[in-house]
Amino acid sequence: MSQKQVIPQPCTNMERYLFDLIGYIVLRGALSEEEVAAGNAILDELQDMKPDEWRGRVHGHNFTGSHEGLNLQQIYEAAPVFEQMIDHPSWIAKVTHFIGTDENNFDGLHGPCLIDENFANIRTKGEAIGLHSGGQDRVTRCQFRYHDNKFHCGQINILTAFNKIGPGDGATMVIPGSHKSNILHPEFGVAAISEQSTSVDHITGAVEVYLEPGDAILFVDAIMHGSAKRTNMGQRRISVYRYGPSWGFFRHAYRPSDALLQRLDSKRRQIVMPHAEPLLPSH
Ligand SMILES: O=C(O)CCC(=O)C(=O)O
Repeated sequence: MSQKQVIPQPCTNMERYLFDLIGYIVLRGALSEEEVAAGNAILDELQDMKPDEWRGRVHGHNFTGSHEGLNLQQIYEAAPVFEQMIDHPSWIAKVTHFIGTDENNFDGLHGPCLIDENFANIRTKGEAIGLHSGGQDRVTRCQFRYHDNKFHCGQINILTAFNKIGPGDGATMVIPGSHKSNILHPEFGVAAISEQSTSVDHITGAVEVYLEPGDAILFVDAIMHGSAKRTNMGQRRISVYRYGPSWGFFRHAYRPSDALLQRLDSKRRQIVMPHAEPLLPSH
């Protein structure tokens, strides 16, 4: 794969406006055709993994239920294309803008940001993820904040499509504007993420976000979201990288491998492990 030096694309005024208003933006063509093909080649190899199986440094696991499909945790360990996505020029400058670390402040003390979770997800017919976030979580990590002309969001997600996601494919669903809601959605209980097979279909105000291969949704985790149930045959293939301030820590009991840390350049290493040594000498 070619290693082109590409300048990170900054946030446009329209993206700032839309993100503030509705809580997400769609980045069309974020990955090139070549990158999508490289990602799919790896997903072809990993698609038969079983829950709790390790293959190399990738772990097949689901935290809330098998109806959410196969999660391939630590996908950034799997291949160069998934390493490139750590600081992909299509989104990294936008991500740091919404976290607020594109200017010097405490949130960037250890680096531009931290990826606290990364995985690919393969979903088949009947699978979906229920409704979550959107004010009901009350978690500081997932807050949306805009203050003094700056965004200070606790978590920005990049959800990237590796194949086309249209009607019946189990698209990601969001309730636009719900990142600012003060009231729990009255239908939340019907569709909430759970061990049962819930989905966001038919929830008032929720819309499906359709994607072409290589498109990505950048969204603040505070937005109420989940997915439609897949009704088509075949697979839905996505990845999710979650970014937050550099002082954060890992969401689950995974850590980047020494091999990954050694082969990454210093910019990427700082994003997957901002808390690396050297520490101050102990007395
Ligand atoms: O699978 C989806 O479409 C939604 C993913 C999601 O809920 C999340 O990343 O928090």
